[in-house]
Amino acid sequence: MTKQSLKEQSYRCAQLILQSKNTIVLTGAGISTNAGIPDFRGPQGLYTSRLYDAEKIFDIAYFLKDPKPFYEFAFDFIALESKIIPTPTHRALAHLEGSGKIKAVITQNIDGLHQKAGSQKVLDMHGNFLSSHCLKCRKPYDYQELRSMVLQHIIPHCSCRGIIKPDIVFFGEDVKYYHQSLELAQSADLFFVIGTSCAVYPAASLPQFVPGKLVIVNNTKIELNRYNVALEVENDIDLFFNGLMQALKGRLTL
Ligand code: CNA
Repeated sequence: MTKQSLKEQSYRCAQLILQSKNTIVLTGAGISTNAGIPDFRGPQGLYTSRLYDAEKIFDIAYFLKDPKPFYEFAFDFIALESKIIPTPTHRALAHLEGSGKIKAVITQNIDGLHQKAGSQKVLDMHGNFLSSHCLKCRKPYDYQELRSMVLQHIIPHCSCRGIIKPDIVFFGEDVKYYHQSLELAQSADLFFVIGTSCAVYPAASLPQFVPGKLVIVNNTKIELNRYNVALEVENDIDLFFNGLMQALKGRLTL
């Protein structure tokens, strides 16, 4: 088979979207790298650069022993947060949902950028920073309370002396919205896999349940071993989505 150009792939994808009645999207850290948030396993990822020891900072057993490495990461993340804006692809997905072409976004990301871009139905399987809880007395804390403690380099503790943890899912904890995400995957006639190495389960298993067509957009090769991969784009996500939105121009209603 001859390799399709990026433009041909954009037009093929536009056709798939226009024919679809139930498009669901799964995203991973790769969708946010162009916003300035490093991923885990990409060429500049946290596992590759070792800027943080991602296996330690997101491990619940480690956090309970020593929350400092996580809160050092949280300081950098929160300090960046107000400056980070959604990428063209986050905005394109919100636009496609507004036009009725996308039914839901399932994300492994904790950065809240889909919500910032205006997506309404977002299932963040790994949670986000917007709320936190004391692990001892379960008292809830909002983002501003957490933010102010973290930015003062204070490891957040509750008045009961319990440690406060943002409601993001660590390795060793149950993901959120798994059953809803599975149902969405099982109902999709078109399913996008965007910017994920598909290495973290159970989110990585979702494409296996899709009865419809799969579209993969990732700059490194992802082996899904599925008969129903209709399109595989090995390129930059924003580059591809800019082309896709061009190809859809005038063919969507709002
Ligand atoms: P991952 O394993 O780091 O994979 C990301 C994939 O995206 C890699 O295969 C990259 O090659 C690819 N990629 C990166 N940038 C681009 C780009 N611009 N264009 C095309 N492809 C690109 O990340 P996963 O999401 O698969 O792993 C799941 C982890 C990562 C979840 O637990 C997340 O919470 C966690 N994470 C989230 C964020 C965030 O919220 N932005 C950042 C870092 C890690």
